[in-house]
Amino acid sequence: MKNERSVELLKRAQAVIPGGVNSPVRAFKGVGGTPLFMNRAQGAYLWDVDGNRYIDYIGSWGPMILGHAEPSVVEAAKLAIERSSSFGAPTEGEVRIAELITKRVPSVEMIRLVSSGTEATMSAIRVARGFTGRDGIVKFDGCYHGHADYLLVKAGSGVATFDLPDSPGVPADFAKHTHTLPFNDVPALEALFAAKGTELAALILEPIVGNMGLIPPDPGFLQALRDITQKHGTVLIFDEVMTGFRVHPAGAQGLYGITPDLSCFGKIIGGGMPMGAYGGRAEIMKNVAPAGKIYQAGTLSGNPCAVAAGMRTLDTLAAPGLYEKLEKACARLEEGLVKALASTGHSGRVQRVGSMMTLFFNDGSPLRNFADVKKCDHQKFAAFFHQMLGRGIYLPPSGYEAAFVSMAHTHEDIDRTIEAARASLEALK
Ligand code: HOZ
Repeated sequence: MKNERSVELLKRAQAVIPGGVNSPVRAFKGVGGTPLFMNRAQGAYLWDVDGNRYIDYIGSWGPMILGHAEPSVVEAAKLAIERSSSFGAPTEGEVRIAELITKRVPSVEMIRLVSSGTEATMSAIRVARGFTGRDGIVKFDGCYHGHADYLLVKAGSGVATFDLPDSPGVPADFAKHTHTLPFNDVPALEALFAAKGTELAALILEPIVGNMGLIPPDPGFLQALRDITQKHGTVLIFDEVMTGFRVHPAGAQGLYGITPDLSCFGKIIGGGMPMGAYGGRAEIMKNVAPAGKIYQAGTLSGNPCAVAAGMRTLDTLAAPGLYEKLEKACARLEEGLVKALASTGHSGRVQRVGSMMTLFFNDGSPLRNFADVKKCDHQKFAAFFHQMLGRGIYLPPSGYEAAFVSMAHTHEDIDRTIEAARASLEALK
C-alpha cells in the first residue's frame, strides 16, 4: 500500500500539532505505523491522500450512520451555510430539532444543544450537582465520557489505548469526587451506594460501552442502576453520544426500556458536524440558565449548519425499515467474523449490539468489563488491523474501540470485509 503522502503530511504535522493529530485516537499509536491522512469519502468508502480506497468501519467514530456525504445531508448543510454559518441568536432549526429529539426519546423532556459530546457530559454533571447539591459522581472503569477533568479517571478510548489512567493536569482535588466501579458489577455498586449514597450527585455510564471495545450491559444491570440511583436521589445519566439514534430510534434506553434522568448525545445528532446535547427530566433541566441558576453557555451552541445536517440525518432515520436492514447487515458481518476466527483456528470473540461491534482476541469467553478487555492480546489486534488495512478495510486503530457500520455498507462490502478478515487471520497463523 502506497502511503508516501501520509508519511510526508505526518512529518509536517508533528512539527506543529502535538503528535501530528488533533485527537489522540487518530494517531495509530495503539497499532503502530503511520495514520492515514484522508482526502474524501462517499457512502461506505474513504480515499486517503495517496489515492487508496477503504471500506470504512470508523464512520468518524460514530456520526456517519447514513454513510459519508449523504446527498440530502450535504444539501441541508449547504442551504444552511448560505443563510449564515452562525448567528449567536436563536433559530427555528434549534426548536425543530429539540422538538424532534424530545419526541423520539421520551425521557428527554427538555434539551440543551452544545457543540460536542464532551460539552454534553460535563454540562450534565454540573446540572446534576447543582440539582442535588452534592459533589460526588460515579463512573465505570473503561467508560469514556470526553475529556473533562473529573471524567478522565480510569477512562477508556485513547486514555486506555495509551495507558494513561490518570492524565497529568487533572487536579487531585477534582478527581477525588469521582468514584469508579467495574462495569456489570452489581455488588460493587451496592457497596459504594451503601457507604456514600447520600454524597453522590450523579452516576454516568455508556449504557452499551463503545470506548473499551464493545461491552453490552448484563441482563438486569441497567435496571439495578436505575433502582439504586432512584433510591438514593442520585441522577442517572446515560451517555448516549455513541448509542443515541444508532442502536435503536430511541437509543440504548429505548432498546433496553430503561428511563434515565438525563441523557447526553453527540455524533449522529450533528450529522457529522460538531454538535452535542444534554437533556432529560424537565424538573432537572429547568434549573439550567437562563431558566434557572446553573450556568452553561456556548457561542456556537445550536449552530445552524450542524442543526441542519443533524435534522436531515434524524429525519432520514425515521424512514421505516432502516434499522432492521442495518441490523441484518451487521448480523451477517458478525457471523462472518465468527466463522473466520473458527476456520483459521484463532480464538477470540466478536461482541456486537446493532451496528457497533468489536473483535477481541481472547480465549473466546464473553468480555464484561475493562479488566477483561485489558487481558486481550492487543499485539495480535495490531497485526490484524494492519492485515485488514492492507486489504482495504479501515478499522478503529485500537482494541479499546468499537467499529461502526453505516446504512451505506452493502452486502458486497460486508462480504468483502469477511473475506479480508479470513485472509488476514490466515496470514497471522
Ligand atoms: N470518543 C471517540 C471514540 N472513542 C473518539 C473521539 C476522539 O477522541 O477523537
